[in-house]
Amino acid sequence: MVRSTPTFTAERLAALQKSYNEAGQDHVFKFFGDLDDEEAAVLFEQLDGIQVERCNEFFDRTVRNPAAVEGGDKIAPLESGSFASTLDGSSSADDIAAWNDEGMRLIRANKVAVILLAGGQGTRLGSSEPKGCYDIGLPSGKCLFEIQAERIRRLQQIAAADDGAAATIPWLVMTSGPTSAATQKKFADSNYFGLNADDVFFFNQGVLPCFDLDGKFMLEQPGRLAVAPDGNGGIYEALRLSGALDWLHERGVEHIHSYCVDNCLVRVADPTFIGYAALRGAECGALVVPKKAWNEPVGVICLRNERYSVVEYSEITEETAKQKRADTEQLAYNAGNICNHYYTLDFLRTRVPDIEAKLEHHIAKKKIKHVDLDSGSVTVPAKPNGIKLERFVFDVFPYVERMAILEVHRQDQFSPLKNAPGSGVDCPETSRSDLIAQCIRFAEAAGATLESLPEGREPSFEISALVSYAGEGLECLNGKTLAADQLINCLDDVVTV
Ligand code: UD2
Repeated sequence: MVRSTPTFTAERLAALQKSYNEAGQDHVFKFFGDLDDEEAAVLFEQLDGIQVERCNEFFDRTVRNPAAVEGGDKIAPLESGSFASTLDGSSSADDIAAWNDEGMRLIRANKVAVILLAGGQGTRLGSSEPKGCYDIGLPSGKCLFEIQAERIRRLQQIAAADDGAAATIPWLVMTSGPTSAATQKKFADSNYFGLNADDVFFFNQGVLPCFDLDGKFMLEQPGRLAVAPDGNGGIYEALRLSGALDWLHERGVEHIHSYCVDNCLVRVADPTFIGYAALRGAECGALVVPKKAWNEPVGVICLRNERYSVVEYSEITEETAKQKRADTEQLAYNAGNICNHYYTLDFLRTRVPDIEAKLEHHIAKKKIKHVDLDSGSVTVPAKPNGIKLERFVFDVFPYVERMAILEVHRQDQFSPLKNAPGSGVDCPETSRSDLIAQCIRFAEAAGATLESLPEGREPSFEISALVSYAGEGLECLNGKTLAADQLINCLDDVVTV
């Protein structure tokens, strides 16, 4: 078939087809001749952007011939003492205050940035919008992006107040094909939630083709390859290729906090966590919370072949997940990973590029809408018919030399939004009630009391993060009885009863 269009020549098309043919993936051109010029150009561009041999290698080493570790992986729970905890009294209030002071010192010196993982497609939630746009039903109606932006603004205010110089916390937002445009539009339409647009950096993670069970690429349409984001572990290549690492280096950033978009309680740019990790001279860190049940859908941080590692909930065996510590009822594998991590920029710039290529892929068997090559019709299968390969962000942990793990209170730092309204767990209702409960705790810790409500009526009480990041600055509430239904955007407007 000799064909040229404004975007590609017959020679370039022949070369591309040859490379796909040699890779055993030339079936993707089956309907190419039926496409009009525009459709042909779109498919050409898409196929030209795929490193077809590399994708075959990923499939081979992950699905066809997974590397068998000698004697299998040896996993063991984290040894007590190998991480700090803010739960069990082993870290004093002075310790925690010192960590926080160090974190604020680094923020004040403009050495801290935040990376938001926002490339996930949020399928379980059932929303077509990016998760950060989701309104969990707070009195303010703020979406997750705005709640997180306000925490950055508050920290910048606190950091600036002490010595007047402005403190900036750059916010890097990793998106993917399905979330990129809508995310950037939400930020622009919201005037960056009051942040300086120059301090927000969007970057896209990579995509990988969807494979059928034999490793063949799948066509979503006659003129479009079925692809999917390459997992949140795609962050490392995306940071490098997008220029984000150089952008951060030029700004003098040294410490990075990265977190999961769907956690309404996340302490964005958490000075306590950053200070803790920095004071230990760690190159990487992770927050953990005690698992609430053996089958909670969180990874567990443990030792795998004597290296820090996370065994994901989708891969841990029931036997291991249920294992108890000797003579106790506590789970042995109890350190729940909450997708809340720390890195030094130096680690990301100088060590991770050599690690990237070693990062394994994980298999997700999915129902993938595809074109049947014989009939040419698009079919949506009733059961999983294909494989998505994705990298996991925590798979760098085994390569880390100095790791800082900090156990924190779930109620203060972790309430994930995973499931659709009405699911009863990890859903908009639990996010809303967990955040309202935290605001009430902040007020009560400052000495206030919430008015009592009739049986069955729940308070609708919110304190904007612009007023308080983690409960600080609320002294004026001491001794007051507060209306249970109010949004406190300013301490002058507090409604008392
Ligand atoms: C993630 C963690 C799990 C636990 C849980 C807590 C991983 C691999 N697993 O599981 O151990 O911490 O969260 O809620 O981190 N994302 C991207 N690009 C992608 C896929 C995901 O940016 O291609 C982002 C996504 O937007 C979210 C985060 O990564 O911010 C976690 O993704 P998820 O919600 O799909 O992960 P989950 O709940 O399976």
